[in-house]
Amino acid sequence: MKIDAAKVIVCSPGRNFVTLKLFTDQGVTGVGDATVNGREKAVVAYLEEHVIPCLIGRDPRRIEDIWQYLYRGAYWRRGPITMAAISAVDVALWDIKAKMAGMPLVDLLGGRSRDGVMVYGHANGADLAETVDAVGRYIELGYRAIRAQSGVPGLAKAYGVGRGDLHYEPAGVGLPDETVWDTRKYLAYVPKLFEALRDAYGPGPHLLHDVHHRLTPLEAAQLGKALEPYNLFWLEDATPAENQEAFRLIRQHTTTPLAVGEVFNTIWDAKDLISNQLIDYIRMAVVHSGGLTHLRRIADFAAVWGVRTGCHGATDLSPVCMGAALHFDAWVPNFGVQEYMRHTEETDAVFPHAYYFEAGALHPGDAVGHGVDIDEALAAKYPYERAYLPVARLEDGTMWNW
Ligand code: CS2
Ligand code: MG
Repeated sequence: MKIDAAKVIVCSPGRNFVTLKLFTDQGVTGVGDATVNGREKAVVAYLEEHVIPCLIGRDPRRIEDIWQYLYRGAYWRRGPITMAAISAVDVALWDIKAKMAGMPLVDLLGGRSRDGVMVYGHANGADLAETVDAVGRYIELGYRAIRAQSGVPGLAKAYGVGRGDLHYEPAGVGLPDETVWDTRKYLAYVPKLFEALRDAYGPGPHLLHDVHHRLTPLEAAQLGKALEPYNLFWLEDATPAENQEAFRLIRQHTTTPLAVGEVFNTIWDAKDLISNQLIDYIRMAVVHSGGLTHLRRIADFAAVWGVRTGCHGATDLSPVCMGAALHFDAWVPNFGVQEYMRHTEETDAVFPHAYYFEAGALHPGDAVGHGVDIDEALAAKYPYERAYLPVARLEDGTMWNW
């Protein structure tokens, strides 16, 4: 059996996506997500110019060998572009293998450890009242876990507050939007938001919050401590994680659970965080972490120290990534939660999928493979348009972390 062709499909049904489709000489195809938000064309070039020529003629059943070939053979290892390209190939190969075996991907991984995969939705609002209402709407929709992000008094824009509360889309066409950040205003406000949420909804709902890399380690420790009375499910990306050691300071001051990793792309980014028990959830997504072959190794490593998975699932990760993630989530023993930012209708139409939402959980469905495909004719109606994530500056103009 051989890979006899490969195609990179770039489309923009509501936002940009990069999808790799692999073709075999036995007529079975597989698809993988290769989207890196704001740097999409870099992955397209990496795949088309450097990866695909090495794939043609290879046996698609040799998933591990192809992964090792693309990882070790690059020489310039790791990084978001490289690992997203490897992920797209890996997920497409797992899709092919499961289709050849006539089974849903989860059965190839080891079978289901749970029926439904608990997800968290994104509630947001311009102010505290709007955000409290938005969380209430997600509870009515059946969500047991809800991320709450709110506008901050004195800041024109805040992370995670979008246009409407079901489809928050940070990327925008044209040059990067410049936003202004002030930590003191943020730190003074966030505890009030979670006090109001607990007052409104009690101890039941799992509440999550994403700091989005904005604090210093000590500020993150202060926030974690201030939020302890509200018993968050997790505080995410509390401080930039290039320095894994920074989380030791946070850990020394607070028992609020910590989640990190959506910007990581190999186990090396998280090895010390996990083995020193500095975090509670690892957020790496299938698309950004080299695919299922690497992500399940990371999950098994995390399990040794009681760290659970909490895969990233924003709108810039395509339904192909979500489909593969749900099969992984249904299998992985140390599962925590799956992020679920709902895609737009156009996106869902371009990527027909078997997964479905029910009672606060996503279910991968029973289709063979990962259960997601791409409608190439429809995708062609949504041409790529360069888009960027915003940038952030402090009020004095200093560049900061968006
Ligand atoms: C966020 C993401 O979902 C999250 O936790 O951090 O929305 C992130 O901002 C985007 O994926 C960036 O493309
Ligand atoms: Mg995040």
